Amino acid sequence: MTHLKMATAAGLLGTACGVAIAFSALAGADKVTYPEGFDTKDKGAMYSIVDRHDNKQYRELWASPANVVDLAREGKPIPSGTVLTLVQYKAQLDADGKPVKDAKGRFVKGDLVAYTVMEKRDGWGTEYPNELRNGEWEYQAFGPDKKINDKANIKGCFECHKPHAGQDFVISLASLKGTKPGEEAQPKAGPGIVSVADFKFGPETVVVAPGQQITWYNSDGSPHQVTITGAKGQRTPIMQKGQTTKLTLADAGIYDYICGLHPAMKGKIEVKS
Ligand code: HEC
Ligand SMILES: [Cu+2]
Repeated sequence: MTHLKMATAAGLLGTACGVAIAFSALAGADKVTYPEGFDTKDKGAMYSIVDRHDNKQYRELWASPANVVDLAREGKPIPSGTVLTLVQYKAQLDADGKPVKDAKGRFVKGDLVAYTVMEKRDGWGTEYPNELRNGEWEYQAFGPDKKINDKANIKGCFECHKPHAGQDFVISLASLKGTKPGEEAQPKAGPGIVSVADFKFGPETVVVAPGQQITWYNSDGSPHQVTITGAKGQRTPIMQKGQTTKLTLADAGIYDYICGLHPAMKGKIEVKS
């Protein structure tokens, strides 16, 4: 279906149904077609592999054209025409349902699940309201058959990537730039210390006094970000492997938090005087 047809159909329905109006704003996803050849040497470069412990997936991250990786490494902005493709596979599981690991301790690629794509072009994105717009990026999801998955929640792509506006909405930008992992030693358990490993916060509840600093140590290959849920919605900077991130809360109370990148990761901070 072309962009125009989609917009017209939604417009007609829109007179009867408010939801359809909101949906027509995302017809722009149709501009993104399956990026044929993104995984060939001429057209693309794989810049990262992510083991997702939270949803037991093995993921490959590709950039096309391949020189986008060189540009990012030189500190240049991501150019118009860039296509980033995240290929999702099931991780192979053992008899207990745990991901099988290779000699390096990494997940092993299983069945192909989906391709999610973001593409940036000059002039794209102007039709979106500011609270949704991701610069000039559009998003699209494709099934293993390379056809558009019309059940995908495209608005969700915009919402989840939006807080990363400071890095041009590319969550894996550090990998694209080839930033070296940090070298912070593994923490000893102690007051105000939380370790992040295998997509879990440990301890799950950290107890501190008001004004006492809390420090998270990330030993996962994936980046994480502490995000307090609820009214204030405080977020720490993203921590790469081997990096720490810190937070201090002045007021007593119980604060639930999640990882801003992997919302299924949950923890609690108890501030008591
Ligand atoms: C729950 C939050 C969330 C949602 C929803 C989401 N993403 Fe992402 N996306 C991520 C995270 C986190 C990464 C970094 C890689 C990883 O950990 O898997 C990522 C990475 C990507 C990448 C690789 C480039 C980058 O930004 O790092 C693409 C492409 C992408 N997502 C496309 C999509 C598309 C298309 C949708 C909607 C169908 C979508 N995403 C929805 C969280 C999300
Ligand atoms: Cu995380």
